[in-house]
Amino acid sequence: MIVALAGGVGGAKLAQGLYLALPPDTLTVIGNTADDFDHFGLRISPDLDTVLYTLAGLANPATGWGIAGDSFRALDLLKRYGAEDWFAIGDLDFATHIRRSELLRAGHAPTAVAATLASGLGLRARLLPMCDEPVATIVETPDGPLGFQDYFVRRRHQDTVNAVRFDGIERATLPDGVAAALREATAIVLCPSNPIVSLGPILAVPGLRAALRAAPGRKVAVSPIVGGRALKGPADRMLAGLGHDVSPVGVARLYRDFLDGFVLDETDAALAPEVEALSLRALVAQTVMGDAADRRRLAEEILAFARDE
Ligand code: FO1
Repeated sequence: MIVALAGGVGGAKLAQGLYLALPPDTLTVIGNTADDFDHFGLRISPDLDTVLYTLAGLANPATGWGIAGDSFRALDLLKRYGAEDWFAIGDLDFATHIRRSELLRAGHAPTAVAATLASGLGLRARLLPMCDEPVATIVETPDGPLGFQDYFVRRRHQDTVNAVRFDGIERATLPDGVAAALREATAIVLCPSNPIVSLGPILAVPGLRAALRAAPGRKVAVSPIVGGRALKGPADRMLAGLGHDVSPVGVARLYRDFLDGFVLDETDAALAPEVEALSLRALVAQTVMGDAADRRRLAEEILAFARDE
């Protein structure tokens, strides 16, 4: 069993590479649920849906989220009724939020709902929410605290981030399926997602970091920072604002207490010795992923790296 920890768009791309590189039913993806929020009376789980759609080959390639070719007629009519339209939900995408909300209201846990949606799309991988309790990333800014989608989408992540917290994380519990997956994994891959607000919440679930340290499999992380920049989103500005090095080394330091190996891009090859100085094995690779074949290639290199003695 291979386990991947993934957040939004960047992480989902490598998760898809692993999905393509591995036999059916041998990949488990643990997803971030701290971006989740209620909108139009529906429970929206953006990062889980990004992984779901990307693995199913349905994701909009231009944005990485939502469904390719989707229309927005419902959203247009909602706007005419005075509803907010800053969060672009497509007509097909609404089906996911409607079905998830219906199952949650019927008392099913997010873990069971994710399994229902994944099997509905014929996915031959397991998608596990990081926990079944509600957790919400709150971003502290000069304008005060903001919910994550408010910060990220409505305000286009332009606010300075002074601090980040995960409301409800202290009441979160490690799901049995997540603990078992980490125990049984031969390799655990931290995908190139934002270390603060995408992988950060997953690692903050009580017991998860200890489970990673105790896991017998090889733990490998992939840098989401290439050449001092995040490929997408605010990870670089967030790391800087929170006092971390905006480099693969800065990211490796955040995970080193449980990590065995770290993958950095060829652009940053000169930093490999500094990663190794953290008692980590370093793999220099072409980590900027293009098409599905590219994602699969990177995944295969990472799996080989994780299997090396
Ligand atoms: N991100 C945006 O930047 N703009 C949007 O309008 C938007 C809509 C959206 C709808 C469904 C969904 O699952 C994700 C969506 N995202 C959108 C991405 C979302 O904000 C994610 O939280 C980010 O990708 C960060 O992981």
